[in-house]
Amino acid sequence: MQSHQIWDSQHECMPREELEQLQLERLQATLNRVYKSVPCYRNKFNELGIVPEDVSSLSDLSKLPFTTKEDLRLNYPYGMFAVPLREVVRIHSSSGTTGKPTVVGYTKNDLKMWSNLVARIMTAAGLTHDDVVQIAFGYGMFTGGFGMHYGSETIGAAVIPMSGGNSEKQIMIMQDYKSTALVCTPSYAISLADLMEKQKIDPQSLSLRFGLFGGEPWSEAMRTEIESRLMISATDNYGLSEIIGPGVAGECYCKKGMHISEDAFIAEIIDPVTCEVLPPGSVGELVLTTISKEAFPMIRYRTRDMTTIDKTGCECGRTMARMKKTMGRSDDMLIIKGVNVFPSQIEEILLAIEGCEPHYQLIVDRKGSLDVLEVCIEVRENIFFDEMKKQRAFLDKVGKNINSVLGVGVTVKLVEPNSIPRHEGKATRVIDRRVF
Ligand code: DLL
Repeated sequence: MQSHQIWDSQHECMPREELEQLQLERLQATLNRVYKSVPCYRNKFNELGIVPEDVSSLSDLSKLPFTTKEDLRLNYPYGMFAVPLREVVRIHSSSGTTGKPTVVGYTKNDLKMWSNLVARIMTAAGLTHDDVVQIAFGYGMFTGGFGMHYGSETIGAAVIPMSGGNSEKQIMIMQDYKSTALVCTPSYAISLADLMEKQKIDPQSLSLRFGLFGGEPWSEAMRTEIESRLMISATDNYGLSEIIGPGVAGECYCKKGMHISEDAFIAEIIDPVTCEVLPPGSVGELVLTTISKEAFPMIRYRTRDMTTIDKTGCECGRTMARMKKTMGRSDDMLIIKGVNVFPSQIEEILLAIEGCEPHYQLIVDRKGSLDVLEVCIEVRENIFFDEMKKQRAFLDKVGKNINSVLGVGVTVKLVEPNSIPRHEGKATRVIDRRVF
């Protein structure tokens, strides 16, 4: 039986009015602290003629300046810390692909709070102290491994700190140690499922019941694929290093959006172009403010992640707002012949087609003044390669389905099995060959 427990019902089920009062108090305390101790915030507030006392309601939050990755780069490495380094007990950094990574710090209290936030999402997914949790997120500067590790220990589960990679060994450990939960990126879960299939391992012979996935966008179709191939219940978990790591939001067993821990983070949705705050239910960029962190508070951090927020109650009893699966980052959005396309939308369409593998790559190029998109898909076995007619019909179907849902024409190419690189961590779905 799946557990329907709630880790911290006092906070997770708080009536909204009480929650908003708590958010306001914590926000004011955070603003006072950052104004005193972080020059970047003090300067930005001063430029706008704002002092922390000007924020007397939650709606006043919109008066405050945004914080971006650029601010973190300019203050590299420790400039945004709100406590002296002697109070910091842990340092992580983000997995940025360009420039210097961003450095984040945690005090002892921050680590305790982080562990409890992750304990919430693990409990929400159905895990208890009876579980054996195999963590296949990287340990190290990435927050995924350590974050999920401490959360699992907090709920009293037995943690196997496997870290990412070494897939043969992952499967051996899963079999021998009887892991009941797998924690990794969704794309790595697919890689493990592929390997099991190759080794003719029946997922039913394993003890796996849960998969807690996150760290990258993935579609509902991908969830269905993982759940049926590994015979588990798969939940989505969202977070980012700048805010804390995993533990910002996670799904409960209802799987209708990820509950944001709103007693620790205030979430807003803005228009990524005009930066205006959008009304509830709109799709836009998620902006997060931390209200209980000591070492590295973030005020109105622009995540670049596109989603929507639902504040209506959930069947599970939690009152915390839910964010939808993210469509991707606003900077991953492709504009193909004027149409906005997120890789996750293409994934959803591909996986709904019989014979499509969850291994695909999108290649964007520019022909003249037009952007063109090529969708490369791996096919299962070589069946299609010997039957031209079937192959053509398949390519046609993929192209037509994408065109009818997204309204863009794409070229579709079949590639050999195993020719698209596999990743132990986050997958690279888009190759951009455009020269600007
Ligand atoms: O990926 C933290 C994390 C680890 C979350 C493990 C969940 C599980 P970063 O490396 O800083 O931190 O990358 C953060 O990854 O802004 C999103 O674009 C993306 N991301 C993270 N989780 C999800 C998710 C970790 N569930 C960036 N769905 C974020 C979609 C996600 N995108």
